[in-house]
Amino acid sequence: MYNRKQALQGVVALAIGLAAGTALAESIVANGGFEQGDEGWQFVIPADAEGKGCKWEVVNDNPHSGAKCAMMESEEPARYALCTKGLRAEPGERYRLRVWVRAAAAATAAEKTPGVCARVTYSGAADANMGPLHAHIGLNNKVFLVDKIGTVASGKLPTEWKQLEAVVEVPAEARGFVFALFSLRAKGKIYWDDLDVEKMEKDTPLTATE
Ligand SMILES: [Ca+2]
Repeated sequence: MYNRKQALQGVVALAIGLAAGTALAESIVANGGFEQGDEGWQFVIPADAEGKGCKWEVVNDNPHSGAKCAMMESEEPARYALCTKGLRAEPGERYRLRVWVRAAAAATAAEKTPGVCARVTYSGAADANMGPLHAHIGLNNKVFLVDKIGTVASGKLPTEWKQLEAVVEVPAEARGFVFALFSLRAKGKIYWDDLDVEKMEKDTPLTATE
């Protein structure tokens, strides 16, 4: 009986240990899989995308996991995004972003554009302009900066779920970030699911920047 109780305590301790380890690796983004609908997400349509029929909704059309995913759509090639809430970040921290994307067969991307990307949008202290440092993660799983948007070609948009993944480092000037799922002059339906962002050890190798 004593041994059995001891064994049981061991199992409980192990379960607590595992739970703590899991928590450390949890995504910092809430509802990245859209299972709670649009909770925590906001749709951003810049001025140059207005009037192009941009919209989004949570759908149950072949999600990557669970029962739901996000669908964004425009009637013309447009640059617009689905964004998380802002989160605090410290310079030098490294994060791994992973998200799944696919496009409807009829969707197209304009020439000389990646078509879609996930962007780590940094916000700085005071009025720091972080625009040139935002990390865009393209379909080739490399990171590019805003000045490359017009030169990174997408090839074909994926009609099967494809994972975008990169490890980035928070720049010295940054104090926070937002994660944005972008259409970069794509037209038609783009689907997103399972955005996952984890804080990594500081020696985790960074993804190459184009
Ligand atoms: Ca989902």
